[in-house]
Parts: sequence; structure tokens; C-alpha cells
Amino acid sequence: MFDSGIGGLSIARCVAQNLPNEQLIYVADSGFAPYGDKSHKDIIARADFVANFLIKQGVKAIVVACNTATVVAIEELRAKYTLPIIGVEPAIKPAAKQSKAKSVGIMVTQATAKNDRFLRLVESYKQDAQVHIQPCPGLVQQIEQGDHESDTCQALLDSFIAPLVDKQIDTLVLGCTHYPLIEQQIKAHLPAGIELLETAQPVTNELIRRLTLNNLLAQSDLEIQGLTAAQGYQVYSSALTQAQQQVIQTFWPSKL
Ligand code: DGN
Repeated sequence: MFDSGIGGLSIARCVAQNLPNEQLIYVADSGFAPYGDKSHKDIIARADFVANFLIKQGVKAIVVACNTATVVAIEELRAKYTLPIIGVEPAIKPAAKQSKAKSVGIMVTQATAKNDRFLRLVESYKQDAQVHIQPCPGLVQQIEQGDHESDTCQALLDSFIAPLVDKQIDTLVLGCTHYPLIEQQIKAHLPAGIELLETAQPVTNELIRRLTLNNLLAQSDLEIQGLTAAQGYQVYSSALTQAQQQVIQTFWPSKL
């Protein structure tokens, strides 16, 4: 699994719970985060680099645990590599179908908000509900820094969530894998009754389906320059620091 940083841990913890016998290797490409403001060419190059690293570790499937990398790079990865590659897709379909107010909010990165594939997905459910797209610049960085309790982060959350509340939404989709890590803080900015939807369980189900289909259901060394193993975890980072190890501990206190 990989993400531009630690966000994909929101998917990894669900996969680890559901597939306890699988060995999970997680790459946080933090040296190149955030992907959200990178060019498509750069995101594809990083996704390819990390996928290649994971394949060298002997993985049997890859989860692109990042909405941005999924919409920008998954086609290229699938064209190049033959192993199952599972992406994340924001839960727009269930949100649009279940919204009684016919008004859904979705929080995403700037790159996702501008992406054609994402916009087509939103468009395809417009008969079911109005989907209000809220780009959230800066939020991923706050989460990466473990700064999600700070006044700065609270002010950011307020500025992103208040416009959605004004649209009378009854369902909020978390369209970036970092955001479920601060689910409690997001909830604190929402009036009661608004349902939050994220993608960890559907992605895990799809992974199980693909592994089963390929008869792969129920293994490392690293020589790749610039990727350092975080102690005690099967987590690698392209910008590992003491501070990041602590943030990883915060969001994933138990060992992989
Ligand atoms: N977790 C990534 C996503 O789901 O889009 C964040 C992308 C980024 O680097 N901003």
C-alpha cells in the first residue's frame, strides 16, 4: 500500500483488521508530499517508483491508498504491471443514493477537485443528489505534522466545513485518505445528524475479492535509495523523521 504520506494508514488499519494473516508493507512517500499540488507527470513518476519498490519486496497486490494517486496514476500502473492494483474511490455513489436532503458534501485535495476522472464520477450521480465539492488545501499537511488539534487546523476545518453545512448537506464524503485519521475533529465541526462516509471498508472488500479471484489469499528487504524503514512497523517513508514516527504511532498505535 502507498500514499503520499500517512493518510493511507486509514485504509491500512482496516486491511490489517480484516486480513490479519497477510503481511502488509506501507510506503509513505512523504518526501514528495503532498501529491495534491504536483503535476500529473510527477505523480505518475512517484506512483511508478513506489509500485516498483513494492513489487521488488515481493508483494502480490498493491493498494493505491490515495485518492489523488488513484485518479491520476492508476491507469498507467495497471497498464505496466500485471499484479492486482486496487485504487480508492470516494464513496460518492452510496452518499448520493442515501442522501435524503439530496445534498452531499465531499472534502478532497485540490488535485482531486480538478481531476477529470473525479469530476466525471461526481457528474454521474447528479440525478441522485447535488454533490458539493470542497477542496481542502493545507489540511493534509496539518495531519502529516500531527497538528490536527491546533487552532490553525481547527480554523482550516471550519473554513472548509461551514460552506458545506450552509448547503444543507446530510452526508459528508471524505475524499482523501488522510481525512478519516481526524474523523473526530471533523465531526466536531458538523451539526448532529450528518453522516460521514469513507472508503476503507469498500477498498478492503475489493482487495479481498481480487486476492480471492486470483487465488492469492492467505512476505522483505530494502535496497531502494531514499526509503527508510520506520522502526517496528512494515512502514517505509521517503522522508522519515523522528516526528513522523511519532505521528505514525498516533494514528496506528499497534504493530502491523
Ligand atoms: N491521502 C491523499 C489522497 O487521498 O488524496 C492525499 C493527497 C495529497 O498528497 N495531498
